[in-house]
Amino acid sequence: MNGSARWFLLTALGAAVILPTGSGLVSLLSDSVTVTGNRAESGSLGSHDLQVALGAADCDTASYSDGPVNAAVDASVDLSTTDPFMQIDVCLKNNGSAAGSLGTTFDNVMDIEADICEADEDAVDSTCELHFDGELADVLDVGISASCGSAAPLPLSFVDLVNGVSFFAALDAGDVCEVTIIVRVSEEASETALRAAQSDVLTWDIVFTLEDVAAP
Ligand SMILES: [Ca+2]
Ligand SMILES: [Ca+2]
Repeated sequence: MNGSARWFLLTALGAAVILPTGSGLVSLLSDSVTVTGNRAESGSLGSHDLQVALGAADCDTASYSDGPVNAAVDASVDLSTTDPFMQIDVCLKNNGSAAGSLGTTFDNVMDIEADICEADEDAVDSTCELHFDGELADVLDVGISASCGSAAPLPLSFVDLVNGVSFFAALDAGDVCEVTIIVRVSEEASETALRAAQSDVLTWDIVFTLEDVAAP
């Protein structure tokens, strides 16, 4: 056998290996490895548990409860000034296992005529009978500051806080926050609205919420 003949034979054997590709024998040329023992376990999304303390000198050492707590505030409103007439300081604690956004809304609002109509009130207030609808809430706004929060969107109108929750801070699990709420006559209140707001009494609850939503 000369050199040319040997070369031909090797070529023919190579063809014998390649040709069975479509015959099912190709599996003999593949291989694989397997990694076992894979395991994934989901954790809890966590829970929210908001607690409150009133009258505490230090929110870190305050005695918290699930509430409700009574602020026992009875403020007189001077309609001729926009200086705050009410300030409420509360400590709030996220006693749960999940971070959340802290917000507030006003609930159980009663705004009624509590006295006889003032002489200049009757002309602008069509509901100026005793125990009829009051208009005091319409001329008030609210300021919120929080040790755990960034700049709050202030001032808020009292009515807006009745109609929805305003979120003003984020609160991590286990953290506490000192929140101050002030209430004042709005700088935007018209003379007519102020006249109608005379002889009214307003009561309400402040509701703080901790929810899994983005803080502003
Ligand atoms: Ca009225
Ligand atoms: Ca009134």
